Amino acid sequence: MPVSVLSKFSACIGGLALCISLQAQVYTPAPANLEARKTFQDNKYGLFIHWGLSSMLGDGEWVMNNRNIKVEDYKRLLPAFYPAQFDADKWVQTARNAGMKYIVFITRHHDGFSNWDTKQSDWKITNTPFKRDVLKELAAACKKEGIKLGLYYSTLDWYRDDYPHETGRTGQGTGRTGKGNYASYLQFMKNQLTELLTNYGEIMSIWFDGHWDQTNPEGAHDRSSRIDWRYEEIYGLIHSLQPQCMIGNNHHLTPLPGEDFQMFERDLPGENKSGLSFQEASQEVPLETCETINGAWGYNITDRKYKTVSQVIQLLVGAAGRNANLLLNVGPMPNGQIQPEFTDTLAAAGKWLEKYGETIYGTRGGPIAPQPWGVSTQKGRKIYLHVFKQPYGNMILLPGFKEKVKQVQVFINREPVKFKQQAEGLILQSEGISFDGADEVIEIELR
Ligand code: H79
Repeated sequence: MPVSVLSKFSACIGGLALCISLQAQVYTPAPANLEARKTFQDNKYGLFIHWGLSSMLGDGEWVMNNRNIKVEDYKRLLPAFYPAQFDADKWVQTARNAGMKYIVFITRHHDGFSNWDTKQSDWKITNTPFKRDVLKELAAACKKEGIKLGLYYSTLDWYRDDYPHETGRTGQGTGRTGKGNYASYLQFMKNQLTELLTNYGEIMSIWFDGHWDQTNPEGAHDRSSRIDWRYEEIYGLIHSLQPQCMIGNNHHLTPLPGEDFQMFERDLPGENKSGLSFQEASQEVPLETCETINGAWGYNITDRKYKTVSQVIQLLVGAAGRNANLLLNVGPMPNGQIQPEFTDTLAAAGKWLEKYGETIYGTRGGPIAPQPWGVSTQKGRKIYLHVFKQPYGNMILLPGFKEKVKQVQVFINREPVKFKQQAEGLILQSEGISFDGADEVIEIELR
């Protein structure tokens, strides 16, 4: 049963034939979808995996666009792809060791290459010498380990002729002529999504990207799209096939009807360092920040801007304190392995989570807005202050804090922390607490 309901309200004025027809979309998420949103928020931390033919060129997943590689030339990657070390179990193990609870995998990026055995195109992984359906293997490995699986799917395509390329902001140098045909392209996407949501078990989410190809730049007054994507059809199909499946669309706008979570690209909700995040954070749907572990999404051979373990921890905690998940990306190498610089950092942050996970998993953004010293999370009667750096003057003031406090402790060693409740708020004495690590957690238990 489709859960996305399209209702038509017709208001007829008098007996005249003048009818104003307002088409309003009403989307009522299925109970299983609402449940999935909760689980998603509890899970907090996922692994984003950008990988495909483009990985071979070692220059990021935008290489086809950036170097104006013609489709005819780009096709030469197909017979060269043989990721001999690919092992889905190892990818899933990397996520597990990191304390991550889900994976979002690129099924099809902007170069249009399908990382599964699609029947809709020859431009697919099973037509490389490798021949294997890596998505099948990844889905099985995730299922075995209890890791949820979301699928990234590009609505933009630099390869196909029927994508409305002539109005696109990108992909102009890939040698296509003529005009796109959105009706044909839409049908292709729907057929592919049907495969993805039928043949690979339970899918946590569909993570769309590419809408912005048909809009003015982020921050412009008019962000309307040059094509009508007919999302109501796409979203209705997804929710009819798997009602629990959460839909997100990286359009850099506030969520549209039928969407179940909101993502921010390289920004924590409320920030706009990327120049892509002018949209406000939704109060209704779960939030997710996606970031790269170095500077690149797809494998980049010269990128050594590795984030440190502390940076990764503070990113995750910073997201949690803003009521958001963190989807942290790796771009595996062309041989299918995730490079050790990434796995080492992920594992070290995972060790931190083994000790501090209680203050992250299952929490929501806390009652104290992000502060210069850090952020807060909350679960039930417990508030966790995540202190990233030594508070000024050895005390932490929580202005306007009115709730009655039972006790305050250093989370990791249960050492009591002295506190005073005054008119201006709650004052904690932080003298004697070491703030050397990435994040020292102080637990406030409410009465
Ligand atoms: O999959 C990853 C990236 O490949 C993809 N989204 C993440 C998750 C992505 N990269 N960049 N973007 C999406 C949007 C960026 C758009 C811009 Fe531009 C790049 C704005 C300005 C520079 C492209 C080039 C559009 C206009 C000029």
